[in-house]
Amino acid sequence: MDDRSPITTRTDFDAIVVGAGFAGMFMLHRLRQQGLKVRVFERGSGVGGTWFWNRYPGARCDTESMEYSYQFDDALQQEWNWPERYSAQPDILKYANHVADRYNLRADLQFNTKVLSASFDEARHLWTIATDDGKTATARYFIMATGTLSVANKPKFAGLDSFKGRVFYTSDWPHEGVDFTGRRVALIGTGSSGIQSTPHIAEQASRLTVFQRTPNFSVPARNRPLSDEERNVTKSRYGELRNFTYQQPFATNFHMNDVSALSVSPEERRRVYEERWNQHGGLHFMAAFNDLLFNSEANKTIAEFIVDKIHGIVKDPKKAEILAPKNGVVGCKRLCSDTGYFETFNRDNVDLVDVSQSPIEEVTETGIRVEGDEGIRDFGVDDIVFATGFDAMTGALLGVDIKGRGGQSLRDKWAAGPRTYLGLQTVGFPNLFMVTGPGSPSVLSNMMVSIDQHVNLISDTIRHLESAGIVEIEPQQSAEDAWVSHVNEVADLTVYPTCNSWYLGSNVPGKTRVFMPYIGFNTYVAKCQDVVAKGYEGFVLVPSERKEAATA
Ligand code: NA7
Repeated sequence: MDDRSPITTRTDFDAIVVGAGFAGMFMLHRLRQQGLKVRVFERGSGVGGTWFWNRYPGARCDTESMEYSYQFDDALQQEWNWPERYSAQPDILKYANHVADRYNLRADLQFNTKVLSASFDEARHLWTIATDDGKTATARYFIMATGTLSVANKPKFAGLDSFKGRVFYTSDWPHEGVDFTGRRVALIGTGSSGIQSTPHIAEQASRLTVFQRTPNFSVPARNRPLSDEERNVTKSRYGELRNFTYQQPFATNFHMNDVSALSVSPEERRRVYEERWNQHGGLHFMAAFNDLLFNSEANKTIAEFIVDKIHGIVKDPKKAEILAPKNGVVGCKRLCSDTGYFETFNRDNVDLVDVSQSPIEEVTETGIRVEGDEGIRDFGVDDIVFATGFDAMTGALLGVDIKGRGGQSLRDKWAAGPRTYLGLQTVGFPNLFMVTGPGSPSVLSNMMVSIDQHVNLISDTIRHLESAGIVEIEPQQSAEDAWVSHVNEVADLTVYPTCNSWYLGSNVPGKTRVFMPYIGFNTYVAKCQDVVAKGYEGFVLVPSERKEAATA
């Protein structure tokens, strides 16, 4: 046994963490600071998680760099200089690598190792983890830091294997980059990844054909280089700004205009939207008025504004008609931030195919076949780029065959959708923690802040368990049931459940439609603080003596 452990069972590690993205790296750092022996398994060959894999051209964060960064060490945030308002993927990956080196994290990171299964031993209250190198390892705490957008949604188009050209996925982009010069390229998917990559691919390709199933709302990111002065202003009051974001519903400073969209004149609304469009850009748009996400009539006003903009930008009226969402709800699917997306459809080498009514029929040896009212249409292409998104929030958790108490499988337990208490733990799986799991704010917040809060909460909890000699922590069934209901009740107050989005899992064929993130980071933080203050209310904590007696 590790001699720092108060518990009698010998394990290889105190904690095993899966994933070396921002969550896994910080988890490792915190637990090591507490004197625990930790091993992190990572399937990739480097750190960075989603930013390690999503290297497609134009990949960029939609949260501002000075906020999308760690806050646990003031020296780090004072020394690091973000070059742009919204960071490009290479800059975020550079930061992740800097953090790994700065805190000597690599010593406990094991790359190129996929975790296949994990099972809980009730008698010894430990987890056994099996990896794809044929080895197993044991630990008392098992922490899934596997991210929310880490398993690709890969539609199984008939004939794809027969395609003679090149196939790429934005979520698993070749590290050496891709040259599209002189190529005829098909791009499938118009979410954030498709919208960001389209202008870049169009610049190289001889022809780019975008296949759009659902038109999406997108607004200019208004990205720009950050000046020294801007960076210094933020750094001089970083503590205050970080505290402020902890009190915000999305854990970021959206500059909320705390007025109803329906309480002002159409002229005033237009003025506010124009200002957001021209100056703030990006997700700040959702804070143009305080009821855009709660009132569908208010939401219609922003939808009309963006639709007008699309018609104003795209010169070909047919393309504009296809690109402009009809009866769409802005923000229901995550609002996209772009740089020159709609403008790209004014290029002579860019085509747009509406596959909303006539889905892609098959991939042939030479391209993509669509069958619709106009009969069979074949699009000959050299390359296909899939920007078809992710099996979000649960994909990576269920990618590991996790078996809890009594051999119960997490896949079975969550067959009708994920069930958690606080997005942290699930009944039947003691000492398994999820960082930013379903039922926590996660993707509906600045992920870096949600990671900060969850990692601190998990490490504080583990410290408490260690010092109190507690061998197991697990939610009470009633607490989990109440939390799942609460997550849904809050979602039902908003426009989020009104469309098919990856927040609901409805982008993946066969996945149960359940709203997964918790809306309201600030209320979530208060709830967690209250739970801890009340002695981990809603959790069952099993002291070692009782457990030993029970199993003797
Ligand atoms: P998204 O936002 O899930 O977008 C995926 C896109 O792929 C979306 O337009 C889908 O259309 C389309 N799609 C998926 N399957 C198909 C098939 N079978 N045929 C045609 N089109 C298809 O993923 P992203 O990677 O762009 O962005 C994910 C998040 O990453 C983003 O929200 C940011 O938070 C960062 P649909 O809308 O389902 O009709």
